[in-house]
Amino acid sequence: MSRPLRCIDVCNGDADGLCAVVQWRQVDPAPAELVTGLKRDIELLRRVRAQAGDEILVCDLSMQRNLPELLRLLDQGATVRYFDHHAVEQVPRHPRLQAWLDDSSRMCSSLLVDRFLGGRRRAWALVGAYGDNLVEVADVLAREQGFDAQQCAVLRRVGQAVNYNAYGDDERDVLIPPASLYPLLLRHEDPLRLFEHEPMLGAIEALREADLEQALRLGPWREHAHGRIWRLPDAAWSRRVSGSLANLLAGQRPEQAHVVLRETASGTLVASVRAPMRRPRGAHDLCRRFGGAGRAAAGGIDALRAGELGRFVEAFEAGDWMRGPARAGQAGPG
Ligand SMILES: [Mn+2]
Repeated sequence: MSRPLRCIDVCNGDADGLCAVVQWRQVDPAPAELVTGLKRDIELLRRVRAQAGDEILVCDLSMQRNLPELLRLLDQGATVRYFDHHAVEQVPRHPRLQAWLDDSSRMCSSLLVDRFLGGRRRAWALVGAYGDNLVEVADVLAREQGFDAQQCAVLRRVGQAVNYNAYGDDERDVLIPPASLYPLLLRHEDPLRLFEHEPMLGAIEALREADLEQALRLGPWREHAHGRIWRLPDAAWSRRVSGSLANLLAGQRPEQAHVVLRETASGTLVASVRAPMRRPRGAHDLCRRFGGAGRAAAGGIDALRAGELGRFVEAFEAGDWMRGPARAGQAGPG
């Protein structure tokens, strides 16, 4: 006799990850075990113990970062379905691995699952896409689906709230662990009514607004004609808010570059860097010089030593974006 099938769902705890699994489990309900964490918890396959015959669904986790553990699970006899939009160098070939991967900048894991399911939980896919900040892509898809502007705004708020709840150093920083938020989402086929039915959503949104207000009240630590730097103390609210604050500041002044620095208990600083939205390049280069990484438009440094702060500020203020706003038609180095 074969033992009952065991299903294990593994996903990033942000909106894109949770909404990918929500879509899947609403269409294919099964008593599945969920393994998730905060946004910063990427290497989650490490936490999975599998046996032959287990079915594992992985959503929104870099395959590059989970590769050895993926190979281990396949070796142990599990079947793995993998949906993700992070860059990966080489995808292993294995008879029990099926992967849907696309690292285009207009794609996210929730949209990959949506494509696989033929749009059967489109509204949830949109929540994931809005949560991953793919606003234009989500707006177009939502209009095609017949959602009006007001409904789009609600789906976006849901995505923003679910996403915000994944930011922090550990679960003590967030209002509810993403693993506990997931069942509150899963039980609603229609995310448009979520704020009415799940008070937790409104509570997360209120916390986000209060955190942002607290950060904005501090004002810039350094201000310059072409950029601003915020410096936040080490606290639960600042650990939650630094990424959202960087995006908000960048949107307020799209011609300026921005850095949000956050102090940590160990004395180093975490930096979130945003190139000017009107001229989105240079963030990756700046971060890389100080041990960080990212994309042209946005980057980060996990541990900037206090002794390097002066040099970092100088480099930021000497950056390409500091030479003034781009003129229309002016081609710069890529
Ligand atoms: Mn994602």
